Formats: sequence, structure tokens, C-alpha cells
Amino acid sequence: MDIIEKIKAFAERFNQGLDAYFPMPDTLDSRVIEAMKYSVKNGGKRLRPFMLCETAKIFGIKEEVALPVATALEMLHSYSLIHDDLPAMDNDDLRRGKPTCHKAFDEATAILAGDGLLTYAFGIISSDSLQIPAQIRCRLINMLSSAAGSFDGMVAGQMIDLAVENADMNQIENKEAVIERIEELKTGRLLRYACEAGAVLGGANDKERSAIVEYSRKIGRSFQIVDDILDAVGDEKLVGKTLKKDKNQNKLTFVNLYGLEKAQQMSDKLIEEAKKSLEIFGERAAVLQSLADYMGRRTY
Ligand code: GRG
Repeated sequence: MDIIEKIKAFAERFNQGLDAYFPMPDTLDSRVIEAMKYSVKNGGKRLRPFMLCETAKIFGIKEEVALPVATALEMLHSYSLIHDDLPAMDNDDLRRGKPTCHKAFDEATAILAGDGLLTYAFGIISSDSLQIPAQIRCRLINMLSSAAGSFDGMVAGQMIDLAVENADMNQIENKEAVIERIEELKTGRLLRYACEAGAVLGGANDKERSAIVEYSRKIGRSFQIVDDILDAVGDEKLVGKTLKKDKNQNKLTFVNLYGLEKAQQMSDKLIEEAKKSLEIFGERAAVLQSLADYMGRRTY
């Protein structure tokens, strides 16, 4: 099965399990749960959960064991997209080809839906019903808090991104370092979590865990570069959101900084390096190897 088919088959299995996470009360609070469900079920590629489950598989962990952690991660990712789309942030009307949460519902509900998903993610991983020892669950929760949070996590990345957007571009020294930092935190930390959580679940040793982290950092950066390339020259129907926003807003992006050709070369190099870091796993990492190729060349 090729990697695209594999991701699609996983996404189908993943999506089938989602309804069970959203029992719908027939009360006044049901609107927020509807908005949470709408946003999570809104057709994402499910790359983070796929990465988490595939990394765990390298260490012999079955998909059904890793899946709740992967689901929690996707809930958290969905929260970040809802909040990122809000008028106070990126102000987007479209996400995954459908109206953004605040468009489909309203702004206050979208804020609450994001809050609900973020909180729910931690509830899911900490649940006693998981087939994961309490000590490991605790470590996974702690790691997720770091990855998503304000101290060197995703929230910090978003904050730097906003600060840069409001700054005078000429005043920013070392734009290369700034853009790499934004990427590392805003995009990279959740992708890194996907891989690292799989390794921790599987009891990876230090060397194995470092190799997995190295892989995730390289594909994380490539992922952001490709995101910037898609914004510049992607197909809006395929990508499912309003494109060319980066150019209009004079944003600090890899494409604006390096140009299209150099950005693509940088991404290609990162993908090769990512694959190299998996060599210690041999054939066991074949799926992650193919995933790297796919991520470097994705069109949506
Ligand atoms: C609001 C705290 C907070 C953070 C927002 C997610 C995010 C941080 C910003 C979104 C803007 C952006 C371009 C992020 C980098 C790339 C990214 C996360 C793209 C979306 O991920 P995909 O392509 O989306 O995996 P799907 O829809 O497939 O899940």
C-alpha cells in the first residue's frame, strides 16, 4: 500500500472512532460540543495522529493502544486551528474547505470550543481506561503541556508570530533565526510531540528517542516550508483555505525570505536529513521514511 493510501486508510479508522468522544447532551451547553465536534470532524489529514501511531509501532505498540493519545493530540491541534482562524488572530473564513468554526457558529462559541478541545485533550490522556501505565500517561501529559504551552511551546510560537507581524520588518535583525524559531515552536512542537510521544509510549532508549526527535524537527521545518510554498503557489481548492495571505500581509515566511526555489531546495534537503536520522531503525521505520517523502511533496 502506498503512503497516501495508508494515511487515508488510517484517517478513516481514526474518524470512525471520533463520534464516541462527543456524546451530545440535549441541554443548553450542547452548542459548544457541536462546535468542537464540527471542528475535529472537519476533514483534516490526520498527520499528527498517524505519525504518533506509526512511531509507536516501531517500538511494538499496537495502534489501538496509541490511538487515544493520538486523538487527544488531534483535539489539541484542532483547538489551535479554531483559535488561529479567529478575527483577532489570522481572521480566516475557510478551514479544510469549510467555514471556520466562528463562521459556522459564532465567535464566542468558537473560543469556547477551542478551550473545550484543549482541556479535553488532557482529560483523554489521563483517563484510567487507557491501556498505558499511569507513569507513562503522566509523562505524556507533561510533554503535551510543554509542546502546546507558553514556555517554548506552540502558544509562544504564535505570540512571536503575532509580534513579528506587528513589527516593522526593517527593524527585525536576523530574520532567518526568527523564522526558524517561530516554526520550531508554532508548527514544530506538535509534530515533535507526535513522534516523541510514540517513542515514549514504546519505551525508546535515549539514542532511539533522539533519532526520532531529530526526524520530527527536520520534517517539522520542511512541513512549514511546504505550508509557505502552498500559500504562495498552491491550489486553493486542494488546500482548503484562503491562499496568498502571507504575501498580502507581508509576513515573515520561508518563501518571502528565501524565494520559492531556494525554499523548495531547503525542504528537500531537510527531508533527506530526516530520513537519514531514522537509519538506526532499518526496515522498522519504512513507513516514517515514506511519510517524510510525502510531507516534503504534499499538495494540500
Ligand atoms: C492559536 C495557540 C494558537 C496557535 C496556533 C496552528 C497554528 C498555531 C497556526 C496555524 C497557522 C499555520 C500555518 C500553522 C503551521 C502549519 C499548520 C499547523 C498547518 C495545519 O496543519 P495541517 O496541514 O492541517 O496538518 P489539517 O487540516 O490537515 O489538520
